[in-house]
Amino acid sequence: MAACIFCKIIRGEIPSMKIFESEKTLAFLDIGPLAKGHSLIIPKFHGAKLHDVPDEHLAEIISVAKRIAVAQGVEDYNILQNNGRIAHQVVDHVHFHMIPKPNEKEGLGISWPTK
Ligand code: D5M
Repeated sequence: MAACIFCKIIRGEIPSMKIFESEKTLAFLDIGPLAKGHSLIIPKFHGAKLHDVPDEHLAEIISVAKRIAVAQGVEDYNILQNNGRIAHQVVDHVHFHMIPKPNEKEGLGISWPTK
């Protein structure tokens, strides 16, 4: 979709900190991280809300989120998908957040929810 900011990231028209890419899936760092390593995992298929995206374009999402967490060395994290305005969705291209929950003793990160 021409005007969609995440479609522009997929097409490389605006910069992002890419973490993972496959035929159907892209992952990159969130521009406003709630914790160090806060990542977004998105289907390349454009759909505003979850039911707009066929299942085959969602199949990899959780496995990619898990792999990112492993790569970051975090065991505690939230995987979150805001679906619709009332549910705090801001960007109208389906995306899943992977938000690390660092060890409190290390003093990293911000507690969820903050918005
Ligand atoms: O969250 C939308 C998320 O998208 C929010 O955490 C910021 C992030 N965002 C917005 N624009 C960008 C770009 N250009 N790069 C990286 N991250 C971005 P929501 O679930 O819709 O409330």
